[in-house]
Amino acid sequence: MRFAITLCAAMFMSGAAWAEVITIDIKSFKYNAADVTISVGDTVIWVNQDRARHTATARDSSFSTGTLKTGTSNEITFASAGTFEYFCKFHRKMAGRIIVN
Ligand SMILES: [Cu+2]
Repeated sequence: MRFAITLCAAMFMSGAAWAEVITIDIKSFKYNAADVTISVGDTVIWVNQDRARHTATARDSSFSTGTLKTGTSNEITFASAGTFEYFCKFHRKMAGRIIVN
């Protein structure tokens, strides 16, 4: 019985330690940071601190934050490994990259 409880606690704690939340600020028409490396299962939150509206939209259409108005945010959890290039639908020169290991 004690063994089972200990094992459960260890699994819970390791899971919590592995899944991280990374914040990317959008400011002055740039993603900060533009290049981010994360692990499978991590979550990225984009926060729009500009007056303009922005998105973070994958070039391969695998994800999109949708339109982020000033002061709003949206989060995406990355469930598989890969390199995901993304851009802003409204300002196509804005570009970023999420590398998921
Ligand atoms: Cu934009």
